[in-house]
Amino acid sequence: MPGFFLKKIGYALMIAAMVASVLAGCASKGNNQAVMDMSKMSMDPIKVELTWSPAGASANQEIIFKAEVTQGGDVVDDADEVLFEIVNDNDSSKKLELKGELDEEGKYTAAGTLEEAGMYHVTSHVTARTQHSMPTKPLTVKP
Ligand SMILES: [Cu+2]
Repeated sequence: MPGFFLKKIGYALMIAAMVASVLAGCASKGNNQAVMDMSKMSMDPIKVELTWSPAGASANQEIIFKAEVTQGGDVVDDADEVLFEIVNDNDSSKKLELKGELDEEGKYTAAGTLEEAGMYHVTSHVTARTQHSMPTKPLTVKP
């Protein structure tokens, strides 16, 4: 039936639009993978635990940013992309973009150094299991 066929197309377009809007909401410039792997489709939302060390960072000190990604309590070690974005609160041109790499513990980490003291916001953009999560936390860098 043509009506059924059109419904299917409408549904596919709706999903495509949803994926596009999720990707557009992200500042990431990497190769966004919009291909959907149905075997990894799950209704459970991905959870991203964003941390860094040392917690009280100073200027010109190396900071290790970490994102622990889980879904339904299980570690997600096949994320398509993890990107840490650290932006100065007063001057958004002062920013770092770091690609997270998977470590032995199943966490995504990246090392970076901020040259100037001040208030920053750290966002971890995580694309995994057809979902996107981007928690943000404030970071104060001491002189
Ligand atoms: Cu994002």
